[in-house]
Amino acid sequence: DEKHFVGTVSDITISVYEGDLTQEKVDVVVNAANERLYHAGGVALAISEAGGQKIQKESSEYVTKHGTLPIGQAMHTGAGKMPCKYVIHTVGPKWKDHADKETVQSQLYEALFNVLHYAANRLKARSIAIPAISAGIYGVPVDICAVQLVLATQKFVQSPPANNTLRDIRFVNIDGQINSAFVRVFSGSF
Ligand code: AR6
Repeated sequence: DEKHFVGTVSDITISVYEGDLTQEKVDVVVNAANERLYHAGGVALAISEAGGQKIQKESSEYVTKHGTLPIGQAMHTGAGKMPCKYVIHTVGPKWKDHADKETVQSQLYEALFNVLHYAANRLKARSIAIPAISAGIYGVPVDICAVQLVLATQKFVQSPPANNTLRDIRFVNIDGQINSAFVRVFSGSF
């Protein structure tokens, strides 16, 4: 099965491939966080360990000052020792928390949509690397996850913000099976 996807829509490249997010040389790496920004498992732990203490420290300071980060919203910290410049933390929905699966889907869509606008508007980022938000510990089936990330990306590239800086949107999955599912869904969408 196919391991790589690249597509371009109006000067913005969208790519999907297998890799470790913490090694990406991009302006922004996205973290699939929890509402308390307590990075103890999954990609959050990998980012926290790769970046060093700075990431958890800034995250905890944010929660002390502003409270928890609601599902679908975004904030950022520095990236510490990682090669990227910033980490945007967002919170995806938990599959089990909602009998109404449309809520899960719209929250996941909103999370990525807000992340992309945050990266462009607040951080003036050119490149961003994104994990399969909610498709790990939070249990959202990978195809449902990929479809919502596609829809949010399509919406962003079709109507980007004024003076958009984002040119390079990457979906980087450490898990081969997740990556294959992403490649399949993205291939039919761009
Ligand atoms: N690079 C790329 N993808 C990765 C990496 C990596 N280094 N490590 C894991 N993944 P998860 P969630 C993939 O569980 O479902 C944390 O404890 C992984 O294979 O990290 O949103 C948070 O603090 C999966 O496909 O995020 C929250 O409590 C994807 O990243 C909770 O997990 C997302 O899996 C959030 O759960």
